Amino acid sequence: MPIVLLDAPSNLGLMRPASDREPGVRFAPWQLRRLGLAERLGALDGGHVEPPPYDGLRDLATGVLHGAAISRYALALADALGLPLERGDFPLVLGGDCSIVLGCALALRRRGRHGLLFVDGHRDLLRPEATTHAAAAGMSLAFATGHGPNLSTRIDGHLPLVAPADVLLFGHRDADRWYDASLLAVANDAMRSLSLDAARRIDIDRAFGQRMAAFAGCGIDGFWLHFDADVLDDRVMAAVDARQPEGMTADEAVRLLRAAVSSGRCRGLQLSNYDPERDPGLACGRVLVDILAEGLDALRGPVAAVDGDGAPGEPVE
Ligand SMILES: [Mn+2]
Repeated sequence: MPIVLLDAPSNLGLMRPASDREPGVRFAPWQLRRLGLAERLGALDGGHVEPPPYDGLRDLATGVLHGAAISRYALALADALGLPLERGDFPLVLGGDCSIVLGCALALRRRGRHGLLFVDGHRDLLRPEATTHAAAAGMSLAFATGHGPNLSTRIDGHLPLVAPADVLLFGHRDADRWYDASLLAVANDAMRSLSLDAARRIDIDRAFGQRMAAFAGCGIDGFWLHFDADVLDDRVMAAVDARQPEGMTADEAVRLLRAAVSSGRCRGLQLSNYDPERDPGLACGRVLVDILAEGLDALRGPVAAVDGDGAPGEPVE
């Protein structure tokens, strides 16, 4: 299955890091490609979807920073994902901030019932009226599951883009107090959810594997994998907007990607929130390239695998 890189350098969902600057996540696709991501993955080039300009203004209709522009961008990104998805390729969308999940979810929503594996240090279930910054990145899962202003949730006539029951939240280590009680109830009751702590109390691979199997078999046609760089441990991934202590190791992330891909249901992946401007030595960028290259290695191919008996195996599709 060919991997196709598609650049989605939208920073519209984050607030300014300083009054005279835009969020640096817009440089992530360029930096990851410079670090050899395409070569490491054997990936094809799927091009670039240019976001609307960053004006730093809160949209009156939605109360969300760049609210209308983010919905417009979701349409453009979903359109651009049409060709690789129809061809059966595996799109790897390089964000950008987490609000790009709306375009990815829309692309799959147009093609049937799809789930969302939401791997993120945060649950991204904020409400615009409950924050002062009104930045959509922290609301991305709320919007994708139909919670929020109409313009942000009903995109191209689809509401919700993903049913809450078709979401598997994994790896979060954020505090309940950030979220509205009603949205927490959606996360706790309607969504499948496994926090990093809960997974580690059992055994992270076994706990995730069980949830993954139940999720992949719940009646969905496939799922999108949302991977926020901030799910990773702060000691290896400081180049993100909303840092938190601790997090997943690079090895755990590789095993997670492998488990998701080997389910046979993962239709594509988005990497969000890597900010090269917070990564002066590029160590964080290199970690991400390594994780993606190792985690998606089963998609590379065809390669002549060798099984335990030393006999040639089947090419990996
Ligand atoms: Mn996020």
